[in-house]
Order: sequence, then C-alpha cells, then structure tokens
Amino acid sequence: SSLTLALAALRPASLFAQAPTAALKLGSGAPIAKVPADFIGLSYEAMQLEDPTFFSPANTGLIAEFRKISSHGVLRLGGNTSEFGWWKATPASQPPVRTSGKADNGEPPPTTIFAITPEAIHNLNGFLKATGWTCIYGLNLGFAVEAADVAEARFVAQTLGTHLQYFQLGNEVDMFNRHLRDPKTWGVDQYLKEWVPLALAVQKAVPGAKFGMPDVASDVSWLPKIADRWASLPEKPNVITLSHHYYWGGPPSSANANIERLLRPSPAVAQKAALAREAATKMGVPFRMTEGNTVYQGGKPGLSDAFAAALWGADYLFELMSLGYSGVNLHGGSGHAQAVSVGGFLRGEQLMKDPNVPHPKPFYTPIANEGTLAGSGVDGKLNGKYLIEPVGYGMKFASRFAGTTLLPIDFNPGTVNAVAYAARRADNKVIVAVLNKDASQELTLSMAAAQVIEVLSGSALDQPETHITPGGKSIKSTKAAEGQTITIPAHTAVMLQLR
Ligand code: BDP
Repeated sequence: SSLTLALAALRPASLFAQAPTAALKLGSGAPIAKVPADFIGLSYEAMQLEDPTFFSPANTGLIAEFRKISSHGVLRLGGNTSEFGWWKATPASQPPVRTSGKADNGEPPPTTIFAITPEAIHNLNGFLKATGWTCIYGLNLGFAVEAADVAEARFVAQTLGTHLQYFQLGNEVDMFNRHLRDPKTWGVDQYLKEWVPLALAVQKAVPGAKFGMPDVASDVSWLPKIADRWASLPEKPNVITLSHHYYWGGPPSSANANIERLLRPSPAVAQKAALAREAATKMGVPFRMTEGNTVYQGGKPGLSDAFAAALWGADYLFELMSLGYSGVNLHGGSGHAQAVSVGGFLRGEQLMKDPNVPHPKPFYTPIANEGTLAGSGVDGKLNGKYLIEPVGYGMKFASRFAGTTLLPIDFNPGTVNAVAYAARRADNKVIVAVLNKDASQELTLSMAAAQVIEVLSGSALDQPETHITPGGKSIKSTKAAEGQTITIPAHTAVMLQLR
C-alpha cells in the first residue's frame, strides 16, 4: 500500500536522525559542593579478614588496582559478615558460644563464625600504607561481646594509627529485625540503647576513638530519627559521620533489574540524600554512602559486571558528589566472604562450608581476582592477579573529581540520555565530565574550547569490555564560532578540560 511505501521511505531518515546539538556551558550560580580528596572508596566484607594474606602488603596485585582506582581512597570493612566475626586475640583464644539467630534469605547462615587475628590487622596496616588509603573498621554489634569489641578496637586503633578513619558498630541495623533481633522490639530506640553504651565503652578504652553510624541498608529515615534523639543523650560518643547504604535494585531475578532502567535517573538517590543531609546538618557532621552497588545479593550477571555498570558507577559517584556526600564506598570482594554474606546466593550452599571450594567473583565487584573469573579456565581459587571490573572503571573515571569544587552547569541533552558535571580543580583548571548513557543516540555538544583528557568506553552496554583511553582520538571535534562542537558516541563518557 502507499502507506507502507511512505513508511519505508521514512525509515532510513529516522534511523539516522540526529538529535539536535545540545549547548553546554558553566552555570552562573555559586559552587555546588566541595569534594573531599578521599571521596572514592571501596567496601569489603569484614570476613575478608579471615584470610590475613588478602589485605596484606604482600598482596601487590590488589594494591596496584586500589591505587589505580584512587591514590587516596577509603577502605570500609563491614557488610553482613561483620556481625559474625570474633576477635581471636591469641592463638589460644576460644570462639564465643552463640545462641544462633534466625536464618533469612540473603543473610549469612546463623552458624557463620570466623576469626580475626592480630596478624590480619598488622597486614591490613601494611596494605593501607602501601595503597595510601585509610580505613573505616566495622566492629560486631549483632553478636557483640563488649569486652571483645573493646579489645579488638584497641588493637586496631593502635595498629592502624592514622590509617584508621573511624569505627562502625553494626551493618544494616535496620534489617536486624529479620535475623538478629526480636522484630517486636527492634527499632531506632532499641538500637541506640545498645549502640551508645557499646560505643562509649570503646571510646573509654580507646581515647580519640571516632564513630560512623547507623549504616542502614535502605531505611534512611533512621538518620533524622537518630538526629532527633541525639540532643537528649546524657553522654554522646564521638560520631563524626552519618552513613547509609544504597543498592540501585534487586534481587537479581527481578525483571526490573535491567540495563535500560539502570541508566535512567533514579529519584531514590536524591530522596535518600535529603534525609541524610537533614540529619547530618542537625548533628553537625558529614554524611557518607558506605556500602552499595548495582544489584544486591551479589549482583546480576550481564548487568553488574557489564559496561553499563561503568556508566552507572561514574554517574552515581558524580551525583553523590553533587548531593554533598563526603564519600562513597562501592561493595565487592573476592568471592567466598561475599558468598557467605548473601547466604550462598552466588553458587549454592557448599560455598559457605568450605572456603577452598572454587567460587566465582561477586558480579558487582569493582576489583576481581583472576582466579574467580568464570570461564577463565582457572580453578576458582585466588591467585596474585587482580583486575578492575567495569564498575571499578566508572569509579576510576569519577575519581578525577576527588578534591575539586563542583560547579553548576547548564546542559539540556534533549532526547539523549546524557548527564554532565563540571568541577574546578585545585590548579584552577575546569574539567567537565559528559556521560552519554544513551544506548543508541550519539550526543552532539556545542561548548567552549576544551581538550578531551580521557574517554570511558566499552563495546556494548551488556558486555564486560571496558576501556579508559587517554586523549580524545576517538572523539569527533570541530572548531565552531564560539568554541567547538564535540560528538560523543552512544554509551560513551568523556572527560574534558576547558582551555
Ligand atoms: C548488603 C550486605 C552485604 C551483601 C550485599 C548483597 O551488607 O554484605 O553482600 O547486601 O546482598 O545488604 O550483595
């Protein structure tokens, strides 16, 4: 019919339709935020300390990848397993006897128990020295024994010295009702009833001890509730940061956990930030996102470990910078500890019983061990080689903004799914990150003259291949009357420096 003919004639034109040129320029308002130099961080399971050779000065492969992501970041140790460790002060120390908690989906089995030794803490200190990173150290609240927490804290503080930022006590306390505490009585008040005396006991034994809290999983309304109750506490532990977690979506089986949605703006991010900021302002402290990633329960294959996660990771970090966070720790790990943390979701029950059983990497980990890569022909045990995964490349890309001042920006990409952030560096140079997250449309920008510093790209959104390439050879740029026109291909991010 003539209609079909007309449509056919239209098709080539609409296929190659170009989105109109988007103007990008610095906004005129005041700077948005100061980004701390140590904004970038990683989060690992406390159980990773079970193996004292992991965070160790001898683990040079891991140290090299940490340094690539940031020259001075923050390593946070916690996760679900932080309620299951015990401080083995001497080789003769005996494990505590625990009345086991309830089993719950996505939580470590109630029988989980592992030892943390002085050797692990000595090695952690050497690791931190070698990376130039500091540490947020998670102590046990779920199965807390006050004397053990105090002894562990004392040893950790003495050993890590200035590499210790602060302690936290308890991971995702808003979920304790599901497995570790009585749901009928658990809540903000009961939490403070337990947390405050324990923190004060640590503070008494460790002069100068500092704390972050409450490290909730998802219910950020705990933060303003705590801030409300804080003023009336008779004695206050030295809290220097409020914290919460953020997983973009999940569980992995959910149809909503898909790349198309991952790359769309997520209103929950700003909603959580508003609550965190309100509470932090009241208490006069900074706020930090201490654990998070794309999809909980270890991530989703083909999303969490794909190039899309690099664009998501970079955008998420930039967004939290602009929302005033003091830092972000994306979660990951070597495999076994993480498998335990999610109750064996990664590959079944046997993982939790035997750390020597070959195990894969968690799909979302920013840094993976070569031995845990699926299909690599290796045995699933850790070896000395580590590599940055897509989400880790996103962090590395965003780490250029650490230590800068964020500037307002005027940018409307129209129908292209793109975002842009600008910052002034300490040397006064202005850098601009433009993330074209669109699956198919390229983005044509008109802006002031700038030089492309580096490009974050991958072969396809759902493939693992990810590159950060210095310079801008792959980016089309032409001089225009007032500056230049730059064309950023679909699913590609560029870092520009204004001339
Ligand atoms: C978080 C836990 C962490 C898990 C993660 C996950 O704190 O230990 O590994 O979820 O489910 O809630 O992947």
